Amino acid sequence: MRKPFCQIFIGLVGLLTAHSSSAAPDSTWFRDAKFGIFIHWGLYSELGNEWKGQSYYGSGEWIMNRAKIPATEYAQIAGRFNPTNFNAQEWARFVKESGARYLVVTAKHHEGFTMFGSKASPFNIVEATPYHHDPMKDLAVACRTEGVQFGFYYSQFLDWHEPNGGGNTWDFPQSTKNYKTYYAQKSIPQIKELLSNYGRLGLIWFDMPGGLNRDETLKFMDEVRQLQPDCLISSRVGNGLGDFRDLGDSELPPHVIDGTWEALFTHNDSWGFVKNDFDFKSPREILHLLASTSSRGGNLILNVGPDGTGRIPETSQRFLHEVGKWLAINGESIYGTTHSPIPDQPWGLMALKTNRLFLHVFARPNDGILFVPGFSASAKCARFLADDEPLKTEQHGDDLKIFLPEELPDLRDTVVAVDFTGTLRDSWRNRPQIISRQFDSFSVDAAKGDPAGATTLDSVTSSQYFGNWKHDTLARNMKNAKDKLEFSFRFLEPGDYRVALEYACSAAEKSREGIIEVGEKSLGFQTLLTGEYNSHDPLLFIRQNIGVIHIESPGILPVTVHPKTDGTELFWFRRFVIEPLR
Ligand code: FHN
Repeated sequence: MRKPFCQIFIGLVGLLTAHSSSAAPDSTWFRDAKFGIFIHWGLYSELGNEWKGQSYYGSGEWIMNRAKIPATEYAQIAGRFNPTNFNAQEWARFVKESGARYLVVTAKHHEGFTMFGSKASPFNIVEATPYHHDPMKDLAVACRTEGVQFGFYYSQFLDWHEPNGGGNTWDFPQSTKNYKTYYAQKSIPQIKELLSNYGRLGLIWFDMPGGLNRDETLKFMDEVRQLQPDCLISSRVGNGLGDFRDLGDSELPPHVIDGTWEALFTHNDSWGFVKNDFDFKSPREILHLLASTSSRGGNLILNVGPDGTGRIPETSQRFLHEVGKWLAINGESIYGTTHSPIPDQPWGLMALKTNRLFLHVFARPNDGILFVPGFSASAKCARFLADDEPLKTEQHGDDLKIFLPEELPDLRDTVVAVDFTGTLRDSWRNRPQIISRQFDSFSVDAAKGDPAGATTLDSVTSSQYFGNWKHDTLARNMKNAKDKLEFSFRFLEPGDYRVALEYACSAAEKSREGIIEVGEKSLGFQTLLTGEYNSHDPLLFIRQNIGVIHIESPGILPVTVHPKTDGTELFWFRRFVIEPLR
């Protein structure tokens, strides 16, 4: 007699739980850390994205794949890989002094070369290079000495050196591959070596999963748990599993994300070292990324790519040192914080720690008054975190005003700490967008709007150089007049304001008519061509001035954008740009 479904289901859960019997480790340290450093280092660092006189742009760690270099030819690079500039203490101190609390370094990337001593593959740094030494041993010890949590990145499936590994079909036809053999002979044995020979690991960062179903992935995770029960496993272990979630490369979420998660960015445009890539993010940009991920409840891991000799790029050393100096003064506003209950504001964003709200001021309003809407608690006092200078406050209901002096202590990010009693209600959803005359312009992203009709809000991926992904949250599928995106704008001051739209528009959409309604007023427009979409190319946007509106008095107004008539898609809408006219 066939068992009723519930009995079958209970059996299945029994099986799965049987496999993933070991509980998930405590990730409090990870959530409190907020900031980590990622290091991509391998044979590709020796090439610096150049092969046989040709320069490649974008992700340098993919050169073997992009140049379709035969594995036997690529392996010869090991013969000249000799990182004499590698100094584990310097690397650990670099991480420490950057203010980061954990380090993740590539033990093996897709190229298949093993950056540690391994019995599972002779293609490793100890046996196959003139260096004949295991740098990961030194680094694990040095990080522990500096009190920096240590973890490994391991490409568990992609391995272009191995016939049965994932990814290399230019040497090894897909039909000949047996992934299970690769897992059994290299991947799993090496992961066990990493979990057995380098002391306690805080996390293991898997990437580009493949070749395993959910049950096999659970067993795979158990291999890790059995050796190091406290080691956190990244979500790119696959099949929706993992102890913390990694977003897409270079993806910053437009709003709060619950749970334990990490955003990952490169310091320039590549993970691996690239000789001609000097597009480094400034200390200010890194601080804004860090404050943004904290305000949304997550971590930032920032990557640097040392060269083949083991030298971390000078600009990365200098810029991360600057970040560390800022964190030495303002770290309380990042470490151990939780997401802000109040969304981003024209002047910056916030992060919370029990009854203290940290305001990260990226731009001083012209009148020096920080306006904080939705402050549902009772503010007790405000001060600059850097020097405790008290700041005058005024609160009217949920509107809090903080009066800033002429000069801000730090033009990159000045932190104001506000102590309060009571509760700050979460107001990320349906909070009016503040528009005033205290800044030159205001960006209101599509993600802040509410889709109506068939309108959707989608995260759209595009890329500039290879592997340098960009993510935009766009309003799409606006075809009929009822397909709208709805906002509410709170104008703090009357006056004239220019309304502009930023969007992408393909040939199929161009010259469609659209309407913007601001309260009773409406502005008509016709879409202009920007180009076709392809995820491997840049997605280009136009900022089109639509018209001027006059706001009689302060207040909240409904604002919508939608097609004028039914028809083809209007465009892919990115944001409003509102400019007070003077
Ligand atoms: O292919 C890799 C890439 O080389 C790099 O390691 C990044 C880091 O997150 N992960 C993969 C692309 O998403």
